[in-house]
Amino acid sequence: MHRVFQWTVTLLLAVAPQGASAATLISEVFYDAVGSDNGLSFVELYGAPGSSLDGMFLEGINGSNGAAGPTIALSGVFPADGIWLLADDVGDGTSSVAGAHLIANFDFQNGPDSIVLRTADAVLDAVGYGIFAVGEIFAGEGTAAADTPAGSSLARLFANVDTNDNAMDFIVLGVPTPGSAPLNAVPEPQTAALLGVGLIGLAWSGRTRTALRAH
Ligand SMILES: [Ca+2]
Ligand SMILES: [Ca+2]
Ligand SMILES: [Ca+2]
Ligand SMILES: [Ca+2]
Repeated sequence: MHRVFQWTVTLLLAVAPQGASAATLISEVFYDAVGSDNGLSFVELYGAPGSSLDGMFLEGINGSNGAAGPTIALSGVFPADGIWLLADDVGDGTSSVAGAHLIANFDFQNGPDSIVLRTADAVLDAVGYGIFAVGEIFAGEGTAAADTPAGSSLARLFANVDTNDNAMDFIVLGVPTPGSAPLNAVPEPQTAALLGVGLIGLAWSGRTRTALRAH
């Protein structure tokens, strides 16, 4: 039984999706501060430390008609911890968000809407949030994440884990965390752990049945 279990775990680790990666991901978005959003909204990204953001854009996609904008051209490099921060300009070149790597003027809409991270010709990551009615345009991944109440942000559970399903990957944070984020180790533990627990459960129930039969 133990050897079978060990083989099972080895197999699982071998086939588990490598969800935690050096891919560039949207790790947190804060688009609705209490009251005015000016100077308070931000988008946090996760990427390989030292890699460049040149050529990347963050873009809003309007849920009601699919129109693009605002579009922000990104620049700079990911810092040593991999967490990079874009913050909204109050109007004088500064932001009320501390620690921003880039300050630009933008205000992503409340949902249903999407925010897309892309290059000139490819989408790198995207998050759609809110309830999309028939005919509305969802430009996120999988199923939409929740729309946040004012003052809360939408944050990736682990900044480096992407299942390509926004509802699975993002949670609402009552206290936004611009510039910091939890990371998960490789291989992606969520899927592996869940699969593992399922199979361990099967293994144990099989063992229990065998033991019961033996008595
Ligand atoms: Ca607001
Ligand atoms: Ca602004
Ligand atoms: Ca993704
Ligand atoms: Ca964060």
